[in-house]
Amino acid sequence: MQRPHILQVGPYPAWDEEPLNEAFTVHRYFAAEDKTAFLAEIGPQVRGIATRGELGANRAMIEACPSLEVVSVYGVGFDAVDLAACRERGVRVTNTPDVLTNDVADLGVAMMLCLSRGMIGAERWVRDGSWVAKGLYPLKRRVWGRRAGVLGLGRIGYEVAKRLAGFGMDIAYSDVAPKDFAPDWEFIGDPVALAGRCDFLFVTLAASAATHHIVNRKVITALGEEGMLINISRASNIDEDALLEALENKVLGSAALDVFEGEPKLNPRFLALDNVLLQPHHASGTVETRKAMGKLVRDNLTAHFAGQPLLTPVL
Ligand code: 8YV
Repeated sequence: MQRPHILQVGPYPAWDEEPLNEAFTVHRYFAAEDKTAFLAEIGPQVRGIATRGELGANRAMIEACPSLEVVSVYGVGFDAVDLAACRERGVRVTNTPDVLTNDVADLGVAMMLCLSRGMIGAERWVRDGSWVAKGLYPLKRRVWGRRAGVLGLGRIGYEVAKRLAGFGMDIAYSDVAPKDFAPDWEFIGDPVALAGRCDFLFVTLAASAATHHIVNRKVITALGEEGMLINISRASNIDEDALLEALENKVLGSAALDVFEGEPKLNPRFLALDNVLLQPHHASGTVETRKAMGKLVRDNLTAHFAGQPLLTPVL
């Protein structure tokens, strides 16, 4: 039986490439020099798209594949997939929720601890001889027992909050409505009010048009000169210009960021700042999680082409 034709948008680890090539006829979009010509040539054969959370599939790509039936995302975030274009064509969409939740939450909390306790500078203090030459490392700020806010109490937000509870932190959250699975944490509907009552604000929202720049100048100012913003969701949830201005003018204390507008080419203004922790969008970046994500991408595609129910449907 002919293996279904798949468009692979971005590279995957080798352990994913092999089984993908065994199960499907794979067309590697990322390897094509002239991507438009490539899509025009192979697009008519494509029945499935295998992509990544930050790469997605835009309308032009979807329209170039008239036989497209399914888009399988390697990632929980599907904001970069044009769902409207998929809906118009009856194209199914899947993602990889749950398998990455705990790793993403771990990195978010680690970023808060790393920046608050100045661990990057501390490592440097040892390596560059400052400990010998200058003595004790400058004191930093405590984390345990302080006030934390979680903007978006979905799967990842909930796991972050559970970890923060382990640090004895005073936790509040914001979401479209109070969550009955979070009775111990204060629900604050307004993100500005949430920011105003916490020292650490985690952004864990699933990105969409509705959450675009939900962390705006008002929210950032409310978090304040002692506050820390931690983003493990999508850059589009934050007004990045307002963020940069606030960090440069010390209106906001600090920020720990795993995602950026135009990543991996981030705004060079970030590189000039000493009150930020910059991470290369690797929150789900463990061998264990990426293997599980890759398998789920393939299993969703295989289920679709076998006429079986999708494992983790979005659409
Ligand atoms: C990426 C992510 O998918 O899950 C998401 O939405 O953004 C990440 O897990 C991952 O970086 C692979 O590209």
